[in-house]
Amino acid sequence: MSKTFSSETFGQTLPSNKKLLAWVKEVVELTTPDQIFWCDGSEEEKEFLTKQAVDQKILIKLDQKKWPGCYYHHSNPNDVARVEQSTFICCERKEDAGPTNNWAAPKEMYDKLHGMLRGAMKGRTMYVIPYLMGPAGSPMTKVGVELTDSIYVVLNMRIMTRMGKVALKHLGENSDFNRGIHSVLDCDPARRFICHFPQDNAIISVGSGYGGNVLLGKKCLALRIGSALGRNEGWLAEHMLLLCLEDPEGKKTYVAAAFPSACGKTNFAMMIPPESFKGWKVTTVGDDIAWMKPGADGRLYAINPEAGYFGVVPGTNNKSNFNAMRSMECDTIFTNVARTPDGDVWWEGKDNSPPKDLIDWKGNSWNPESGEKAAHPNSRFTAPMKNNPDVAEEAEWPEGVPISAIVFGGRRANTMPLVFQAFNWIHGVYIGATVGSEMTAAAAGTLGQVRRDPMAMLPFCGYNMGKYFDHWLEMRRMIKVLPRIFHVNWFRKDSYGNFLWPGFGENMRVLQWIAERCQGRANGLETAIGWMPRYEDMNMNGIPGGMTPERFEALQKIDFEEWRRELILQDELFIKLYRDLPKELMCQRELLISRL
Ligand code: SAT
Ligand code: MN
Repeated sequence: MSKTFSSETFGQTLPSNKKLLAWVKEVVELTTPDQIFWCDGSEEEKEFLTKQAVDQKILIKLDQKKWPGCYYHHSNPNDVARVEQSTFICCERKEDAGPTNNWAAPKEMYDKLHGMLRGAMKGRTMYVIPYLMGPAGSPMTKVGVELTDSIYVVLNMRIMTRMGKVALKHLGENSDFNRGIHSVLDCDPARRFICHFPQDNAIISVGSGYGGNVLLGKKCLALRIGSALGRNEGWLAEHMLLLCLEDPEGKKTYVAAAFPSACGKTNFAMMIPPESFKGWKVTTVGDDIAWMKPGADGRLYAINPEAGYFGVVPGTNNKSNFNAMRSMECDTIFTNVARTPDGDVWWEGKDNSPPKDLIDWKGNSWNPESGEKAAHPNSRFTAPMKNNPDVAEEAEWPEGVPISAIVFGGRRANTMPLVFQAFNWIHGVYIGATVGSEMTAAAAGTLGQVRRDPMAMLPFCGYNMGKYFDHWLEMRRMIKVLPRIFHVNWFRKDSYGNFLWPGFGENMRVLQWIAERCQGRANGLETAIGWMPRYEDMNMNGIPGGMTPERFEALQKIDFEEWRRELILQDELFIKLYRDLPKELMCQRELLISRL
């Protein structure tokens, strides 16, 4: 590899790992880049690449007084979200991908993608990004290497993962690493494919520059490939935030929670308890992904495989998410928010009203009367997790944190109460398997419509969803101290369309009940759908606007007509999965019907 670029500049030394070198050589021969850049993860490298990105107009430097170390990126307007119709699981048998995934035969897909990649990096630089998913030294950590022709990807990956030397060191001479190839090509939606090859531990992504499609460590490795690895190796890769709740006596409860994309996982993970919760503290272990494995003591341990946040920006302000605002104050990449010519940024739902002379996410000057949003609804910030003032020290623990509660939720205007608890693990798996949520902007689709999103994993499960439920059911034999399972809904509305629950920091009240249920301290009422807190079981002190027992009743109401519809909607998914649906789940459904 004589073309290895800038080895003098950064003292880049090629790794000795023969498998890695051979694979990089293979991809170089296929894609024929002009230069190859081995990323080491150093500060000098970051400076060098950032300058290049600015020179190439890929990044715009923001006002460094207001936004130190922060940069701005406009994506191609056709490339602003994940594309589920172009996302494929490529395994030998179609039934192993299951009815909820797009499937292609590996050989055919490799042929097609290799055809598209042939010569694709001519005139460009190929960056080699070795990275870790998980803290260095953790037995749960996995190594990936992403080969990409996008400098934007490199700069995001160095925030989102532990990247460079640290990953090569962890890998050593091992041949066990995820092989990821990414090329933006000409960013044509018709030539956009996000493909996963679980049996080869490989990913190929072409035609997109959007985070969820191209930061291959995130959804592709940590969830789609990860879920398939987890099934074989006896662990769970989940679309879950991880938080630590500390009570005034210093007792810590670790919670994992799954919500579909853009339902407020980041807000929940970074929650600040309200004034009235003196002595309580929430710290963030992770905001999007959890890898969970039974530990030697029989408890379920979780790590956050990521090192940064790739969060939705609109709606974020000092009130809705104080810690996210702090997290994006420095060393952050903003994508598709609005900006001003003098290097400030703005978005809908920020604390202030729009400054004049705003440039919208498409790069045009914005007219407030246009009715168009200045920031794209799925505009994002990429920020290092160490920027978060309330990041948990546990986020770096190689052994992970022992989980007491697993929470499922969705965005539902009706039917689903604020909170209830599953009777047991199997019932909890049923609750997770039947999660529904109104569609948001994180994925292309119809806004507002309820879709089934089992465990918030519908777009992220790398194998047959029915088998995935089986794996969840099987896990109960491997975990001696089973976490309790809950369902929450912050989004229930009254008949006038107003939210019944204040949400945000006030969700602390629900979290307190959950933690105390896990400790066997809080009371609950047995109902048809699970254990539910009564008004007097929850701490309502100092809740803004007050909470009357009547309002709480409306919030927790089990409306039989709505549940009848809910069960019919659940059927759509169950019928689709019928062939592989574990009979335990059918049985849970029957039990629920008879209780209702
Ligand atoms: O766009 S991402 O896939 O990275 C985020 C999400 O949808 O959860
Ligand atoms: Mn997500």
